[in-house]
Amino acid sequence: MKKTGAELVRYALEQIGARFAFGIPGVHNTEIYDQLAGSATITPIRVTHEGGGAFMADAVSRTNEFPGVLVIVPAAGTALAYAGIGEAFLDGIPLLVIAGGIQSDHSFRYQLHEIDQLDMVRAVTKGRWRIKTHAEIVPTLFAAWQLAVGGEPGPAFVEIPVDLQLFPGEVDSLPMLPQLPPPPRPDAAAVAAAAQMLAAAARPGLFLGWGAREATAQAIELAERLNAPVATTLQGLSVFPANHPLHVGMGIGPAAVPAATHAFADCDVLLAVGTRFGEIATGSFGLDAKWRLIHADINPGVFNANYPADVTLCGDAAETLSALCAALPAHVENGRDGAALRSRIAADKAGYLQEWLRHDSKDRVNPARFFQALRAQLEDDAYLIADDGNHTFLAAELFPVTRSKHFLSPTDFNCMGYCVPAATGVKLTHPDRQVVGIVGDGAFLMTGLEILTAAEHGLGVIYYVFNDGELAQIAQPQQRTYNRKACTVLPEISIRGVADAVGAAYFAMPDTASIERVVAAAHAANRAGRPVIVDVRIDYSKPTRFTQGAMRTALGRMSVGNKLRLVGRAVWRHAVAPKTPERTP
Ligand SMILES: Cc1ncc(C[n+]2csc(CCOP(=O)(O)OP(=O)(O)O)c2C)c(N)n1
Ligand SMILES: [Mg+2]
Repeated sequence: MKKTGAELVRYALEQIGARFAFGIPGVHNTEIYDQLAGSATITPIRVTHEGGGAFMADAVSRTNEFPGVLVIVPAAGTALAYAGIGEAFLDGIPLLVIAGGIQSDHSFRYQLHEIDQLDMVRAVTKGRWRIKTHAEIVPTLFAAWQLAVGGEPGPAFVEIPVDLQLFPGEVDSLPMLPQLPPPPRPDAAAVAAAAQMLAAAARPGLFLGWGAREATAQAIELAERLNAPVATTLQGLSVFPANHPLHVGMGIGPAAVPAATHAFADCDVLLAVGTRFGEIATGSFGLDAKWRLIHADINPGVFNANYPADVTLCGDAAETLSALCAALPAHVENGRDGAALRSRIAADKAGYLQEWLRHDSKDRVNPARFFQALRAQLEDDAYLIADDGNHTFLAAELFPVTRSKHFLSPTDFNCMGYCVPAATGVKLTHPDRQVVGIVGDGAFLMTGLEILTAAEHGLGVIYYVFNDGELAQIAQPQQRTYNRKACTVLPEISIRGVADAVGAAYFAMPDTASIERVVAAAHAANRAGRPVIVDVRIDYSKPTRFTQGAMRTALGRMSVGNKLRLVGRAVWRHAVAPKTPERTP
């Protein structure tokens, strides 16, 4: 039979179960857009910037069973989408990226958008294909999808020359979507060894990352049977419910919240599931590994990279935790006083919250009161999407998340600009759920205009802009080390002006006293399906545990000479050197 390449792309995406495709049309992909516009199951979404499109596709993948898809023009579109592809790559999120390719039916050189884009995306993709014939299109898209969702997920990139899209070519048949292989199970002997180690432990603990996102029920069972506290990484914040009495919060080392630091201080066996012990997850590699480690992950490449493991379990997280539960004795007697553990966790959590509530935010918005009011006015199944900055760690420490995959953050690529488009992508696929973005003013400047896309589609996302006039996560340490903030003080911007420009409702939250009233008004306005921007005059004067702990660890790792140099310069700058005026626009 004869089919155009674009018809084959549409067929493959429909089989894969894609529901949206994000990007911007250009001469190298209009045929695909035209096909998708005629699909009953896929909606193409034109974005304002391919980077926003990539973050939307990433958020679709993070919160759904079907993958996020990009349809972009060669080179230029790929370049602008790169940040989102990179975020998906380092955070282990499946993406199917379809880029147009230059014409392959003539031999002129210096074509529009001509560049080796497969080379360009090599560092941020699991696999790359350049299509040469019509017959390759469907099998290649299926293979790309399988690669993207299999093992540790990630982006797969397929380039399809524009001439193949436009013109019909011969294909034998339309292949059926292959079945995904069953999730890999860990080795039985390793499971037995790990179960024995856990059963014999006096004070076991669980540390869960995003890789455990489908294993919440199993993690709860295991934690309860072991009387073990459960901490999460930043990216994995949602995988264990914050209202469970064994949940301690983010981190396990010096950069962790107090409930976690205390509960893990004397941990003797740590079961880590679905985390690579990366820089953010460990507060700059600050864990004091006094425990013996059982490390479970689907990607064997992460084992022994940063923290040596006594037992490694390679497989799907839910399968692994089920197998561990099955291998444990019916009653684990580790002698731990479960009631005392639970009440210490509750007291530590309450104490930390009180410390924040007591903090005098003066005439600005107290972060703990804000997150408390927000939580109280949101449903359990609301989604919270953070960006990257000081606000991320405030959200992680102060907002309790109770459903897996309902908190998103750009973690290991750590790319600012994620929140606005990602929240839009979540709302597109979960229109009946409340979707809230927490975004710093600096990150808002990067992708804020993408709210236009939310407005166009009647998506009532609420974007809370933490407006402190600075790139705080960088400006605050600059202030401490250099006693000045080079290039991190932001110019005045009218957030109201942005809201007007994109057709969003606008609310100002000037101080702590206004929090509850403004949250209620914003949520009421949003029910009409209109995006809402809330301009939050946030108080950043109190640092998070994460920032303090990670900085202390990073400093502690330096040689004595380097430490003296940095500390000496800071003392000099603060005490002696005349303050250089900041160059603010
Ligand atoms: C694309 C990109 N550029 C720069 C950075 C470095 N960076 C990390 S956090 C941060 C500050 C973000 O400022 P803002 O969005 O205002 O958030 P705040 O820290 O003030 O909450 C910067 C510049 C980054 N992570 N990503
Ligand atoms: Mg800021």
